[in-house]
Amino acid sequence: MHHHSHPVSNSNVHQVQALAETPQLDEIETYQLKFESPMKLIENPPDLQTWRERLFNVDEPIFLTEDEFQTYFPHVDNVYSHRSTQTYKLKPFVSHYWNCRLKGRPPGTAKSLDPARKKRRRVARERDLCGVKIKIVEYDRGTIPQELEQQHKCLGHQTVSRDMASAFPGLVQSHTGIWMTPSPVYGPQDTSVSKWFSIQRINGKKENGNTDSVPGPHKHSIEESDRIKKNSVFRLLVSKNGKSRRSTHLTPFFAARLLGSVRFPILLARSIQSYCDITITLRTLIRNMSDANHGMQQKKTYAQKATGEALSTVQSHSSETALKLYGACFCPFVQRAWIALEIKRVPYQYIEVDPYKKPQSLLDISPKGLVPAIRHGPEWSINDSAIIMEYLEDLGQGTPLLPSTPQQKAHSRLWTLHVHSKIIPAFYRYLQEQDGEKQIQYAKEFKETVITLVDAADQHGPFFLGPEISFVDVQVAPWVIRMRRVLSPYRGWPDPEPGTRYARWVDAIEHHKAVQATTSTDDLYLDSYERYAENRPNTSQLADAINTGRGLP
Ligand SMILES: N[C@@H](CCC(=O)N[C@@H](CS)C(=O)NCC(=O)O)C(=O)O
Repeated sequence: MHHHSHPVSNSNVHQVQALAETPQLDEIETYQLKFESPMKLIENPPDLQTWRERLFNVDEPIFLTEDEFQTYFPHVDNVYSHRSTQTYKLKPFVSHYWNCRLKGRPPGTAKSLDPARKKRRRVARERDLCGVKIKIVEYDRGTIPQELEQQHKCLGHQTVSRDMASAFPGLVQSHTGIWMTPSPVYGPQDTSVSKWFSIQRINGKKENGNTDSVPGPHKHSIEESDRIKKNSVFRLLVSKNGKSRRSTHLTPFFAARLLGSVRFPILLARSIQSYCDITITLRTLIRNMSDANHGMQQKKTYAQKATGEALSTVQSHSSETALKLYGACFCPFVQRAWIALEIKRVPYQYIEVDPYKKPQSLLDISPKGLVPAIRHGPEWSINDSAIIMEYLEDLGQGTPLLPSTPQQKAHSRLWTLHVHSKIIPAFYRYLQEQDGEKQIQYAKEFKETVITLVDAADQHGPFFLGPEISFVDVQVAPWVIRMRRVLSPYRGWPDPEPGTRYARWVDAIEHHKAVQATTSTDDLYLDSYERYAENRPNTSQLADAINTGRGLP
C-alpha cells in the first residue's frame, strides 16, 4: 500500500485541540473529550481501507494500541454516535458506548422543524434501524487487557510489543472477560508504554442489558454511513482546503433526511433536484478524500488497443474495405462515428492509430492529427466526428439516424449543437478541475446540461426521439457511458436515480448493441482518463482548449 505518513510520525498529526479553534468545525462532536487520549487526525495512515472496514464490522473484539486507536478511530467516528461513558471506582478502565448512527432517531429526541415532513420521515427511518452497538474500553496507561495478558503469560512474560494485538490474532476469538488487571510487566505508574483499547460489538449481548437488542452486523455498507456523515479526519481536510461552510455544514443534515427516504421514491419526488446536488457534493467530498491514496500510484496512460467487446468488433473489421475509420480505442469522438457505422451496418475497416504520436497516415487525412478521420475510396477523406456522422447519413446506406421531416431534422440538429457546445465542454471542465469546490460547481453545471437534454427528449423514450436510438443519442452516447466509467471513479459522479427518465435513457444507451460493440472494458477508460482527471500538462488539444477556455478542437 502507499503510505503518505506513518501514524507514529508527527509531521501531519493534528491534535483535536487545534481543530476546535477552526470555526468551521463547530459541528464536530466533542467525542474526543470523552477519551483521555487525544485523537490524531492523520490524513492517510497505512492500510486505511482495511482498518476502516475492520472498525466498521467489529466482527470480533479488536485490541488496539493507543497509537492505533488515536490514528484510526477518527476515520470511522462518523459510523457511530456516542451514547454514554462509564467510569468505575475500582476498575482501571473506562467504557464508552457508541451506537450506529443509522440507528434512527430515538423516541423523544428533537424532530424535524418542518411539520409537513416529520410524520412520513419517521416512518421511512424506522423501517431500517441498524442495531449495532459497540463498547470501547479505554484501559489505564500501564495496564493491559486480561486477554492480552493471558497471551503474554503464555509467552513467558516477554516484552509486549506495541503491535501485540496484531501479533496474536488468536486473541480476538474469545468473547469473554476482556476486562483487565494491572499487568505484572507494566506497572500502573509506567507511562512510557502504550495504553490499550478494545472494541467489541455488544448488540444482542447480555451486557448490553437491552432486551430488544439483536445481534449481528450493520444493516448497511460503510459507504452508506459515509454518505450520512463524514468522519473527523475528512472534516479536517475539508476545512484545511477552505471549503465553504455551506457545503460542509448543510449537506450532511439534508442528506441524512433525504437518504432516509431513498427507498420511498414517492416521498423523494419533490426533492430530486436537491437530492442530486447533495449527492454530488457529498460524493465529491468523499471522493477527494480517498484521492490521497492515489498520489503514489504509478501514472497510467491512454490505452492503444481496444479490449472486451470493442476488441471483437475491431477484429471483425480488420480486412480492407473502401471505407476506413481511423480511430483510437479510448476516444469518445471516434466512438460516435463507430456507433453510427455499427448501427448502419455498412462495411468498414477499423484502423487503430495513436493520435498523440500522429502517424503520417493520420496527418494525411486529418491536418491537426485528430481522430476520428475516415477515408472513403482511394482519394477522398475527411475528419471530425460530427462531420463524419453527417457524411454517413448523407450516404443514405443502412438505418438512417436523422428523422425524416425537415422539422424533426432541425430539432435533432439543435440538440446536437447542445451536446457539442454545452455537454462536452462541461464534461471536461468537471473532469479536469482539480479544486474540490469548483468540482462541485462543475458537477452541477454538467448535470444541468444533461438534464436539459433529457427534458427535451421524448417523454416515453427511452431514447431521445422515442423507442429507437437516433442521431442525438449517438452524438452524446460516448460521454454517457463515460459517466459511470470515468466521472464516477474520478469525481464521485452519482449513478442515476432509479426510475427517472434520465435513468431509463442512460440504461437504454448502455444496453444498445452498437454502443456495447464499440465499448472496451471499464479498466481501459479508468486508465486512459487518468491524465484528464489529474489535468496533466500536454494531455491533448482538447484538454488545453478546456484549460484556456477556448472552443473544442
Ligand atoms: N472535434 C474533433 C475532436 C476529436 C479529438 O479531440 N480527438 C482526440 C482524441 S479523443 C485527439 O485526436 N487528440 C489528439 C490531440 O489532442 O493531439 C472531433 O469531433 O472529431
